[in-house]
Amino acid sequence: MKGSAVPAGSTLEGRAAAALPPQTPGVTLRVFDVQIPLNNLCVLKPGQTPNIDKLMPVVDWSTSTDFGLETHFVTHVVGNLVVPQAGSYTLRLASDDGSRLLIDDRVVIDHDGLHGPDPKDATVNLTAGAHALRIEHFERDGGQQITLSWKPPGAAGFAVVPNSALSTDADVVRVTAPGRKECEGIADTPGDGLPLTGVHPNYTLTDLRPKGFEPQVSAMDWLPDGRLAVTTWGGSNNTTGEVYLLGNVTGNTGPDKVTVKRVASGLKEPMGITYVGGKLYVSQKHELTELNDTDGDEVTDQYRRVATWPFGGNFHEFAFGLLHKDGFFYLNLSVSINYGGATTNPQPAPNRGTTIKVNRQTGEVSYVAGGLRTPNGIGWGPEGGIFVTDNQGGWLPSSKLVHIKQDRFFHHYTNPAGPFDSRPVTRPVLWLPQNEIANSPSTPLQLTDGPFAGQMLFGDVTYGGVQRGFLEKVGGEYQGAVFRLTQGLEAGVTRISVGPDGALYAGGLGAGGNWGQEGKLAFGLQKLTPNGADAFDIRAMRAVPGGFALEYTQPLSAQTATDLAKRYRIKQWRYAPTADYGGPKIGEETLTAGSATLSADRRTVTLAIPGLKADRVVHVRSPRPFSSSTGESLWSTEAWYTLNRLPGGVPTGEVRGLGNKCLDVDDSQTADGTKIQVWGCNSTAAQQWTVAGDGALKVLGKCLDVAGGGSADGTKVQLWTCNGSGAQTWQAQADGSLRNPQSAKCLDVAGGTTADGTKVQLWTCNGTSAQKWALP
Ligand SMILES: [Ca+2]
Ligand SMILES: [Ca+2]
Ligand SMILES: [Ca+2]
Repeated sequence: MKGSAVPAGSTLEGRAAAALPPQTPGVTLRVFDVQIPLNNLCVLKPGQTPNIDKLMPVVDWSTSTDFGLETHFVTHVVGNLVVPQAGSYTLRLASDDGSRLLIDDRVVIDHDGLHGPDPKDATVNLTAGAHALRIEHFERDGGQQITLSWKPPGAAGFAVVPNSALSTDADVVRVTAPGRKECEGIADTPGDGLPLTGVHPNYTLTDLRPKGFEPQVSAMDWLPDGRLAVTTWGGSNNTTGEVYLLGNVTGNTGPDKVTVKRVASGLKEPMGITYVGGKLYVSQKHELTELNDTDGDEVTDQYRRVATWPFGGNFHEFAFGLLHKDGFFYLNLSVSINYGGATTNPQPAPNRGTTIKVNRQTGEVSYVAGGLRTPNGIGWGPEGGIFVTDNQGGWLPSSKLVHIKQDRFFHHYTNPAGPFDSRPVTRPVLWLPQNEIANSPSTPLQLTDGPFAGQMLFGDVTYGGVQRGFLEKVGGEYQGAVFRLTQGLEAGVTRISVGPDGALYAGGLGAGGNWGQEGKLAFGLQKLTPNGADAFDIRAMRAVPGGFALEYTQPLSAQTATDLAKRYRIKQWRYAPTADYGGPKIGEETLTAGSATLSADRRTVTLAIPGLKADRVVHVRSPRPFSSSTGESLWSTEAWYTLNRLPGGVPTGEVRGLGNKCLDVDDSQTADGTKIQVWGCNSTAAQQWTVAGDGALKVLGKCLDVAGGGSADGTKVQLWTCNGSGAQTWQAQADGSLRNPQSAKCLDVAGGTTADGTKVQLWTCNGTSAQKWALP
């Protein structure tokens, strides 16, 4: 709902046809499922993918088939009105319920509010040629309609604006996602309920693209001489990706100083590049390639294939990223999906959705971890670990950041099964709630300097900008909080890299249609240079027993410290991954801070929050006004903490094993000797295990017990009154097994079958997936 109203009879100047991308007749219809009964048009929060996105011949729709939804939705129509001859045109907008027509970003007809399909007219003078057309509409309930008619100069009456007078961008990517979409609230502002719009005050933004250089950046790495190597995407199903070496990007520079040299071309959608041992290596969709220059001009003469991997030719089978350490490359293989987002069943190639390792000398490929979908980001994190972002989709109710380790499985199943599909699911380090803080996250990296040293950053192609993650270990695994860091860049961000000058370099990417950040370029290259500022922000959010400690970058003002507990709004929910694309928040609850204690230096607020649960995302917002002692307003007021485990307390939750089934007490019985089995996880008390400090595993007030304290293969493992004996002591091993030290044997699913009701038993430790367990 932008644009000022035009007085009747105004003249609107169109836009030059030459400035438009390739066009096709018709308009683009986007429908957003807001799931609330609106009485007026709403402004949608930015960064949200529509539920429906399609090309329509004319604007004349009245059925739920036309719109794709029946009630409680918002519609955006975008395209161009192509005026055959200059003159006075009367436009007529009929809608049910409210709507608004904008021509050239000016409101021509305001037809807001609840009503039936009444027409409303306006007369304007239009120049010949293309004029930007936009209709915003909402449907509460009952009937629904949008019809755009006109009466051109000299015409006797109104007619639906014909297909020949409408155009929209041709051959574009129409990304859709199910689920609820949100309108802006009255109290929402950028960084406080809405995505940021500006550049974080700690950074100074510098453009780096010389005039005419429009890279769709798909990977970046640094040469020892300070030049930046970038790969460009080249478009879907193309082999026009390129590699450029850019000089003068570091330090005090600008677009006029940067030099550009193309050194490789003809690449198949390269998504990773790294410089090792004097050579550049590029991950193309189907292979890892070494770039060799044989005549000393730096331009590649020989493309040597280092390794190949399973590749079935699907548009979405990317090879994302390229890390190198100790003679091995690491990268991610995304799964094949159908247009529209569903995971292809069956997959054209096996073992996709994995992080792989490639031996630089031999080219041998081995699988590190699986259960990934669109892992468009791989980077080094704390303790030299590999961290990967993944995008919403099947088995991904929301986007997430995960910690890769050998043999881990991250829940996205494929047919045929991947190499780790029988392993217990490893939970994400960070859930990234869809549309709130992420949409399609990309490259993660760890900062080593500055106010956020040790924290992770990652870009986002559709939500845009760069987000910040604070990670901490609780119960031996990373979890933590995500915060907004910055927006204000020229394109959605696919790759970030810290340069030798300490600046953060951001590569942009997008495609026509709605794949990319709305209103931004489809290409880009800029850098964010730390300028020494330490703006008022939430530096860290740590889980503490009974709540959270929020550390701020500056002391809180006296005014903000007044009634401090009441300043925080807290919600928690969980996610339950299914095969469906995306997924709702489950069990959403509003919590209240019982107390808020300010530290002596006024920089840390400890919130006591009754009712916090493990396996939840906790959203904390402290709406403005919220200021520092110098009067600075909080840059971003929200944090999303992934509370896999509660700190300090005794871990309680599901014990997941073979086939991601849960360790379960037969029929919830509590008699001594009751059978222990695997069963589909169902959140009942019969599956809530407490890992006691003494090695006992407790459920329903009793303990996991080796019958008779035996040690023979096949000995029954049962429920028994807790007695502290060696028959009730279990130790989690590094390989994921659960060992009973007294017998020196492991907890094992009998026969290695995943059927509900399969008993568990004692068996010689053998490292198979029948003996892998994920503890709460
Ligand atoms: Ca309806
Ligand atoms: Ca209606
Ligand atoms: Ca050469």
